Amino acid sequence: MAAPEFTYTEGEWKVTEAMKEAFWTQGCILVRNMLKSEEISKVKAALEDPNGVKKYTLIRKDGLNRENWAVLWNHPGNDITGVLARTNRIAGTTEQLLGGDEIYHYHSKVNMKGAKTGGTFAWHQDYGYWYKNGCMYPDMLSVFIPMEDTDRANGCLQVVLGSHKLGRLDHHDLGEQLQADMERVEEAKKLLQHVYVEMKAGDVLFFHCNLLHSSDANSSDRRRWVFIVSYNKRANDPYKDHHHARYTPLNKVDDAEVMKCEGIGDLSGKWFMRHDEDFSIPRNVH
Ligand SMILES: O=C(O)CCC(=O)C(=O)O
Repeated sequence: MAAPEFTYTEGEWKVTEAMKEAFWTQGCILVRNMLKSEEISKVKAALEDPNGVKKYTLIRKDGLNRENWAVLWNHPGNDITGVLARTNRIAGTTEQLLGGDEIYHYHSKVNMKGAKTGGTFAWHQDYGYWYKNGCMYPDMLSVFIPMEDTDRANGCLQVVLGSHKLGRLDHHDLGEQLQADMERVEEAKKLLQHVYVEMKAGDVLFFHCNLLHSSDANSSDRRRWVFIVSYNKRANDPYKDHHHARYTPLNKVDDAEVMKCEGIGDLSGKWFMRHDEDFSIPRNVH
């Protein structure tokens, strides 16, 4: 068994009942060829630019002697990363999958696993973190957009299909991350399907915030960078201020806007996250 798959065709894309059913049954859908190689190349060039978002990179210990490098921001903004996160293709699909109510951008990040150096993401549910931020309902999802092909060797995403139906599990500290109760994870793997989601650059995975997921350290000589955008519903606006965005209207744009972006663009207003701002992760880890 593999993650439910669909294929994107430009000009014909429509979120169907079959996609919604697959999303709600398995907790994710994989859409092949959702971005063109020219679009990926443009986003990648902006992410790699030393004067771009990369300037705000944070380092988090994975609790297993390696580190994860990431940059996070809370408002999409007007540069290519923000434009992509606001396209009808990505944000519109998210809105439909979540039931059609208004959504907003909760945060985006780029996780950079260097060749031979990138760390592990422990088994967790994103809602294991977001619950603590005052989000009352698990009405949230993330969109996983790899910048290069990702497979078992360079630490592709792993998921337990259908595990979003288990509800929020307990999580405990591991390095500077949270790890779901591993006794439950092992039982979930026996009951459900544990799959490696191997993806080509241009493929996109939409996954529910209670879906159990993880990724291994990068043991290959290829890097693995991924752009991840997380959305919340307006109706689920968190009840307290924290280190991610409360409801802010999302200005959706036409898909063609991505190719019109130039260079690193305007990075103002994105609210890049500082390491010391994040209270949902363990502190004082040495
Ligand atoms: O980048 C990955 O492999 C997983 C990322 C993830 O689960 C997270 O950032 O919460």
